[in-house]
Amino acid sequence: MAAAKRYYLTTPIYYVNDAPHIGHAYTSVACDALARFKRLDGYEVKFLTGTDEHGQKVAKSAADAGMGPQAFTDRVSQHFRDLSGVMNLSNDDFIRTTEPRHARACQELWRRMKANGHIYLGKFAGWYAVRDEAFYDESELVDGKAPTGAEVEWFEEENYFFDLSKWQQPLLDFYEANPRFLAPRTRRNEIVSFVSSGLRDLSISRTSFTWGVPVPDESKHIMYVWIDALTNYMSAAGFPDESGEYAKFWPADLHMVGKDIIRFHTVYWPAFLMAAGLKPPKRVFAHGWWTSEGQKMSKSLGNFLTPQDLIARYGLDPVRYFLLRELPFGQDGNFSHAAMIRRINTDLANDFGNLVQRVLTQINRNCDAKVPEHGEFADADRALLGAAHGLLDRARAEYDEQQFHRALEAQWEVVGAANRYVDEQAPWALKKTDAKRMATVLYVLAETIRHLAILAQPVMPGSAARMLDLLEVPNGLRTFSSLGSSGALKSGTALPKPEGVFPRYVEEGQAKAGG
Ligand code: ME8
Repeated sequence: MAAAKRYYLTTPIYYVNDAPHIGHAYTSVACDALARFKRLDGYEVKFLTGTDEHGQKVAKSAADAGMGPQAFTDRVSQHFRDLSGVMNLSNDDFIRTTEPRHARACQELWRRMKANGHIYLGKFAGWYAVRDEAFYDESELVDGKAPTGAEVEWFEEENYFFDLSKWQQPLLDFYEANPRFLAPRTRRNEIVSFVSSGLRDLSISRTSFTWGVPVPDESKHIMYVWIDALTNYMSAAGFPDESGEYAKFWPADLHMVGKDIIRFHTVYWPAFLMAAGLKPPKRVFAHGWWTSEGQKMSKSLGNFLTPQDLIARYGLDPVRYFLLRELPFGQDGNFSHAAMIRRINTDLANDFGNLVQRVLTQINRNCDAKVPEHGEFADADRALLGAAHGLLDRARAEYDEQQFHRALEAQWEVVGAANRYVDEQAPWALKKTDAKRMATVLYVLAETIRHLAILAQPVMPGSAARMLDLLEVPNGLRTFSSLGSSGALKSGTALPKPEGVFPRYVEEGQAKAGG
């Protein structure tokens, strides 16, 4: 029997110091599109997201809000849980690091690393940035601040250490043996060069505050927040119970992260796991940053875009589409309303929406509102259908590399080809001269739209479902196994009255001016 097709993917768990903004939504939507793609492609998927609730940064935000940390994290975590409804995320689980299942997993990971001789007690003296929850070397500081611009503070404590310095060669060997582990390539090169330059042992416990997972068999120490945070990916899979979900889903297929946290995921995390005798994840993809007005979004800079505001203005699926289409996935980009409106009016309304609208309207008027009968296919018909049938392989290859924008580009090439085909074949003119040929042309177009809609589901689930409803594609025939001629539309199926799926975006002022 073929091995079961399974796929486990994760977003970072977000700090609960702030409400979610479009940067968080970006990572989550990318994972959601991939999770949906894999489910449609026949995989059993586990898609995890959640919140990172321990550490000094969260404790400080709670204190600033005049609340106890548990009450504070309960409140803010809910905003991230609500993001699933807001963005239509299909996550299968939501983990909070304050849950008992998580503490259990952290403590067991610690015990195994310790039992294998990789944890020792020592004295730490160095710089710490609470905003990044990260340690920095004196040599890394720029004008007395962390290289990220975060304030640093000097701190000295008795800490437990992880012997990271011993993991330089095993990590380099691991990267070498697993070329797909870290993407994109530029990030891989950065990390290989960082590790090649030598690693220092890492302080992994704290005694100066208490908001964290207790170190096993210790009264004074809590775990460093990043050991705690990274372990979420295993606690949600049931670790330390190594049967059940863990057996099915570990090692994870993909940790999707922003480029800000790549070192934690590709240096510390595989080292911790190897030290505990466990398998590292298969792949980490680090995407770029959205800036707004040219700067990384942050509350303090006041250039903060919330998913709710954007959706209220542009609609959910257009926002999801824009996020995944506008930037080459992996690169940074600047958010602009003008670019968003261009995408909505050009790609969605003019190109895709108009194609669907004009084809379905003609079927409605000229084919008795039924899927038309087709005759023999001509070369042009076969060319368009062939392009539609070929999309799945192209999309698969791009999704496996997390190149969402390229999968969408491939899809829009077929949208463009279909629009040219409508113009060339001019089915409206065939109505009087060759009704049979008109029916064949409209059938080919409807079948092409079926492919485009099925493949649009991962990125625009709501709009794609509406298109499939307009084509009367039954719910059971909407997965990728129905692509190609096996699931082809049945001539004679009655179709509902067509309605627009992607309206043009009209500025409020213009709408009024235009009446
Ligand atoms: O780092 N553009 O949490 P966090 C694109 N708790 N993506 C962005 C973004 C932007 N402007 N801003 C944030 C943490 N992100 C840790 C993670 S994981 C074990 C622990 C996204 O709340 C991006 O994915 O600071 C980034 O990595 C993540 O949010 C950081 O979220």
